Amino acid sequence: MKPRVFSAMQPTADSLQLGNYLGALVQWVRLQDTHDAIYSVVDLHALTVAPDPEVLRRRSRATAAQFLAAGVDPQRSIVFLQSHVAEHAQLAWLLSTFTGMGEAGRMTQFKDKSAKVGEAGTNVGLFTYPILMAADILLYDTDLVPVGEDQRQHLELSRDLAERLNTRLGEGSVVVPDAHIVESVAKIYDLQDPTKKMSKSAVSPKGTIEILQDPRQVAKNIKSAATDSDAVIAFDREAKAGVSNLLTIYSALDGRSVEQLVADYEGKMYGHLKVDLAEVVVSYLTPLRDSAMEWIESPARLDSVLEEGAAKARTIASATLARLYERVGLVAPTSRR
Ligand code: AQP
Repeated sequence: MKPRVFSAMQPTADSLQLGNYLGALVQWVRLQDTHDAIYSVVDLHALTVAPDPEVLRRRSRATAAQFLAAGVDPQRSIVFLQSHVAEHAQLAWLLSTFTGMGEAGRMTQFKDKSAKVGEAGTNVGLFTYPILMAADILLYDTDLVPVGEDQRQHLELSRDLAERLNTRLGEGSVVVPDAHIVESVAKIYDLQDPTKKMSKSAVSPKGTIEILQDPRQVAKNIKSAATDSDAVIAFDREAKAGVSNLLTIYSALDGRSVEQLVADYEGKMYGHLKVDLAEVVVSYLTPLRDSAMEWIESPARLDSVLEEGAAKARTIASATLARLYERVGLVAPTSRR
C-alpha cells in the first residue's frame, strides 16, 4: 500500500496563480508517482466568500481543468469536487464539536481574510473554514498534505484534531497527517507588494501571474514588478523582497539555482532580469493554458472525470465517517450494522 496524499484548492478565481502552481500543483503531480493521490476542488470552502452562483460553477470546472492541464492524471489520482461527497460537511460538524473556540480563533488566515472582506462580509463559515479543511484531510486517512507555507497553521490544527480524536475515541480513529512543504518555492509573493503572498483573488491583478492570463499581460505584470532602488541583482528576502521573489520564480521554472542566476546576472540591470523572466514564464505557461482551455471547452468530458472521481472518493470517505460516527456514540442505521 502506498502512503496517501490529499490536497485541494478553492475555486475562488477563474484562473489559478503561479503560487498555487509552484507551491502546490507541481508537488501534486510529482507525488502521483509515489503516493495514492486524492485532489479536490473545494467548492464548499469557496462559499465562504459569497460568490455569484454561475461564477462559482464556472470557476469550479476551470479549477479542475487546470489540475488536469498541470498533469494531475485521473487514471492515477482521484480528482473530484468537494460538494459531490457529502461526508466532508458531515465530518466538519463532528470535528467542530472537538475544536475549542480559542484554538479556532488563533488562525491568522481568518484574521487576514476577514480584514479583507470587512465585518459585514465575514461569515461563520470563514471562521470555521480550517475545521472543514481538517475534515477534507482526515476523511481520507491522509499521510501527507502538500501545501504552501501559508497553510502550515491550518495543517497544524488538522494534526491536533487528529491526535485528539485518537486520544478520546481510541487509537486508529484517524491518521495524523504530515505537511509536505517544499521550502524553496514555499511562498511566491505578490509582484506589486512582495511582502504579501500572491493570491488568486488579489485586489490588484497587476501583482498576480495567472495561469490562464493573456501572455502579453503576464509579461507586462512581470516587467512592472516592484523592485528596490539599489539596482543589484541579489537574493535577500528582507531587504530585497521584490528581486528575491523574481529570482525564486525564475529558479523554479528554469531549473537554475538562485545562486547560479545571481552569478549569471552579475552586473546586469533589473530590466534584463525582468525581460528574460517574462519570456521564461510565458513559454512555460503557454502549453498549460492551451491544455486547460481544451478541458474548459469540453465540460461533459470534464464532468465525467469529476463524477468518476467523486464515486471513488465517496467509498473511502463513507467508511471513515461510519467509523467515527460509531466511535462517538451515534446509532448506526440498520442498513449499516
Ligand atoms: N503565494 C503562494 N505561494 C505558494 N503557495 C501558495 N498557495 C497559495 N498561494 C501561494 C498554495 O496553493 C494552494 C491553494 O489553496 P487555496 O485555493 O485553498 O487557497 P489559498 O491558499 O488561500 O490560495 P490563494 O491563491 O491565496 O486563494 P484566495 O485568493 O482564494 O485566498 C494551497 O496549497 C496553498 O498553500
